[in-house]
Amino acid sequence: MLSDKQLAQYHADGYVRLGKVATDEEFDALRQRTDDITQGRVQHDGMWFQLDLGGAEYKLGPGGKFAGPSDDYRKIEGWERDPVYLAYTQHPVFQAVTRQLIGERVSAYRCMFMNKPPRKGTVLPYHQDGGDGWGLSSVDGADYATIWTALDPATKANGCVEVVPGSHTLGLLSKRGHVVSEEDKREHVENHPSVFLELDVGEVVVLHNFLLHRSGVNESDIARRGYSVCYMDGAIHRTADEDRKTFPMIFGDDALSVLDAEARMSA
Ligand SMILES: O=C(O)CCC(=O)C(=O)O
Repeated sequence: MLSDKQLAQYHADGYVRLGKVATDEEFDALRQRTDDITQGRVQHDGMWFQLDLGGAEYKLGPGGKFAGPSDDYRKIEGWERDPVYLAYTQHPVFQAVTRQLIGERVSAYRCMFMNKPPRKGTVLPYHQDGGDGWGLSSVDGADYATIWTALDPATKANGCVEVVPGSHTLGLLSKRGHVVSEEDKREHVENHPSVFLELDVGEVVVLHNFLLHRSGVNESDIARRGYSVCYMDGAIHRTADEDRKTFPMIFGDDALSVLDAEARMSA
């Protein structure tokens, strides 16, 4: 769990480094499974794939089903369906941290892979995670936390995440779009020192959802893959759903089970 010092940093800066939480063996299995999924050797119903279009313009392709073996997926969601990834998502360290920051019953808004392929990678402009686009029953930001793990070394050259420390205290700047407006950028980004979250393979960082963050294109020959889970209070539901559907449960009595996920794979 977070020490008092780490907790103070999270509250002051909106992010805190956790270091590595998985053993080398666990991490190799995670990277192997990443390749198995991007290359189509392992498939799970309901995962969502989006190919990278590349470029310094924020232009995204359509998302949908698996589109064939590729190292060029930009974003893939639904990793909680995979037993290796679910086990990592339910790591005891993440349980302790989310218990501190959120509570006992914790769901995941999304379990997501984000990639900047070598010499490609679409720019992701400054944004906050939340707002009407997320369509959630709670938007106060206190009951969310994103945990981001580097699957490759994340560096300034290959498009690591860049943040404006302390910007989470601004709250949600716009309830509408999640990309920060030009006006807010002038006021809250320009002339505010940013930090590039360079991470070694396996290193983990916890981000407050309202922290202003972005990532650039990949100007190197090394892929920049990351695994990002937005943990939140298990009671949060989609506002659009009449039946108040909640999200996949990660921690708590009704949490997803790795054994069930394994059984589904061998069925
Ligand atoms: O991985 C990235 O480049 C951005 C990730 C992000 O915005 C997130 O995890 O919320």
